[in-house]
Amino acid sequence: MKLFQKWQAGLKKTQEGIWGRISQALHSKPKLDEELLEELEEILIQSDIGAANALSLIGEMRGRLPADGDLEEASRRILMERIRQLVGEGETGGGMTVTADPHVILVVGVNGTGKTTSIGKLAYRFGRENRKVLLAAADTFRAAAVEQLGEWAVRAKADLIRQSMGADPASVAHDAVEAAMTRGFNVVLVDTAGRLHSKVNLMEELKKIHRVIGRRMPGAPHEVLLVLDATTGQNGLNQARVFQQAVGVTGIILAKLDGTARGGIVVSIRRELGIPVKWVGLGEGLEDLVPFDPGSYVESIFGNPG
Ligand SMILES: Nc1nc2c(ncn2[C@@H]2O[C@H](COP(=O)(O)OP(=O)(O)OP(=O)(O)O)[C@@H](O)[C@H]2O)c(=O)[nH]1
Ligand SMILES: [Mg+2]
Repeated sequence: MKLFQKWQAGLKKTQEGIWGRISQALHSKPKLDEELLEELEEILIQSDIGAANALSLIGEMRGRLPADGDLEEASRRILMERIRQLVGEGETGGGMTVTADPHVILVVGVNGTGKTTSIGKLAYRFGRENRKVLLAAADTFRAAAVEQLGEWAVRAKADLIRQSMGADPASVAHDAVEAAMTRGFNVVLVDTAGRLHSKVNLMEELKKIHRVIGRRMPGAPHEVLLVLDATTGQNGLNQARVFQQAVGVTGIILAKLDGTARGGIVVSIRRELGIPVKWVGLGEGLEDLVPFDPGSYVESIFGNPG
């Protein structure tokens, strides 16, 4: 499966991935004792898996690992099984189903997490499914933001709705939904500004955009996707809580997973926020966005046991 291959290749090379580091620790101390368990716990915490999750995984290993025998294989089995459960085995998984016409997706997140890039990649995917895609440049805070989205629109062969810089973002979003309804677009992706979440006015602005979209089309936006930067680790959880409260996040796009070996943040997000990771960003290209799938995520960490 192509999913996560890029990330996996990076991890193999560096041996910095979660399993790479655990297996190194097991090799250097092949006897199960408290010192080894502590070291494993430390590695898990450093991988962004979250302290509570690390503790519960170690508890599981303490109870189930054999005193002697193949510690490495037994560890791998336990961790794979538990992490798969933690990220939501059996769930419908990532990606997206289009539930309305037009299907309106509001994309939010702090500065530089990868919102505009992810929108470009999503537009490309929807376009390949033969859907007519409209991008809304509701980040009117910076002139360059509109230009950047415009470039993605060209690359992804999508249409763009824009106003001048400094225009009311909610008005851009409104125009986009209006245009989609009257001109037969199937998907609307709304790009928003990402100034720091500590500024209350960003949250107020997003709430207004959300409200205005819903007023134009009842039930919209059908998705609110929060873009998190995988390299910022646990920080992302606090961001997610703020956005969740303001606009009700329905899914996460985890961007820049290719930029980190500490992929444990996926586990934290799932367990601590209860919000599904729907898409994963693995690079800067049009095709570098994959639907999240718990099974291949776990395999990319632990390698293929076959
Ligand atoms: N390696 C890698 N880079 C990414 C990924 N997604 C986005 N980027 C890069 O991250 C940087 C910021 O991306 P943007 O899409 O502009 O982020 P944004 O959230 O729209 O930023 P603002 O509009 O300033 O808030 C760009 O240089 C992107 O190329 C990814 O999945 N992997
Ligand atoms: Mg942007």
